[in-house]
Amino acid sequence: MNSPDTVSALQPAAPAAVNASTNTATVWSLADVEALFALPFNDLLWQAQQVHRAHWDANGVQLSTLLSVKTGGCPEDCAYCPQSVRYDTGVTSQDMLPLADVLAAAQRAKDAGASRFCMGAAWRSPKDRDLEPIAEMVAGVRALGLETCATLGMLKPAQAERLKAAGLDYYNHNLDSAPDFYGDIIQTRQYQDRLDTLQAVRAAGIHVCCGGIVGMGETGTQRAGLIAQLANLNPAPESVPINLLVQVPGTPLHGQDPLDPLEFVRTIAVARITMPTSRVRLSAGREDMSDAVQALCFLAGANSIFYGEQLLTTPNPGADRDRSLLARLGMHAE
Ligand code: SAM
Ligand code: DTB
Ligand code: SF4
Repeated sequence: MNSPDTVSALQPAAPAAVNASTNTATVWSLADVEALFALPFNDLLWQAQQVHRAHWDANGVQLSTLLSVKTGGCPEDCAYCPQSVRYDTGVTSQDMLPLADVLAAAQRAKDAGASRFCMGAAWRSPKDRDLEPIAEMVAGVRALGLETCATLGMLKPAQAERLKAAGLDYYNHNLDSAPDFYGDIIQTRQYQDRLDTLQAVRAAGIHVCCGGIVGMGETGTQRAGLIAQLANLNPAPESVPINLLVQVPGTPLHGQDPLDPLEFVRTIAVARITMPTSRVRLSAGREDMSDAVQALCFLAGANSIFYGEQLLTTPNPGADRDRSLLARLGMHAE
């Protein structure tokens, strides 16, 4: 009943050599993914639940806490981002945090129940001299018994290897959008640059955390295109953050029509179906999301959240609200 083989007539036939328990080598066409989005809502969630339960504890959720270790003043032009130097968003720039501050924040995250600590920096790409202090942070956070994650912009292969040697478990680098929408959002670096960084991370033996943002004014086809791109990474990312655009005054994307919450739930469900063994993270955008919509996201297969009162520069639900929500849903941290 719960076998992935039985869940969908829409799922493309896997090539003969593929192990059905991994994410590798199943190719998702845009039409396949659009067809999932077009299913009646209940049918889509039913499929997503079956895939989810075949691979995961249906009531488990992984908790990652974010810390901005270098804030603002970024030269890139990402139209969603409050940290770009090009937009007047009121974000106060901050140089790299001292190691002790980072470790204290990581210890607090661990004490509050997080299992992963993700350090973010508002860089286009790190300079080599920036990497040593980051490597110390990674080693120190890992020594506290947390999984480590970093998101620092584009990486060269040698930089990825340096981070791996320091003990980095995950690197977050998002595709952000479908390729054909990307140029509307970012002009200072190309889609291929992102794919190259993901390749460097993968080659260094670091787990890949890669997702995107919805609610940026993309079409439904472009939302499907983002998921198809992510699902066709080979292998699929171990973690897939699905962010709902946080609209920050001063950024070009402020004032977008908000995405229908049910379309957001659908996006989570399609990510779950197309990436069965990936952690799908219900990411930015929870602060203004009702508990009921978040519950639907968990039903749709989300099994990770950002946990802690701040994302990088914008608010996230406090730990108390999240603990209460998980308790009301009978869910537990993994
Ligand atoms: N500067 C690095 C980079 O761009 O790769 C790392 C940090 S950057 C803030 C990490 C990711 O945060 C972006 O790729 C984007 O997906 C997400 N993000 C940034 N601003 C956001 C917003 N306003 N709403 C939702 N997600 C956002
Ligand atoms: C991801 O996909 N979302 C996180 C994390 N990776 C680094 C960042 C969300 C940032 C939201 C806007 C802000 O707080 O600055
Ligand atoms: Fe800079 Fe990253 Fe923000 Fe783009 S998303 S402006 S690269 S901090």
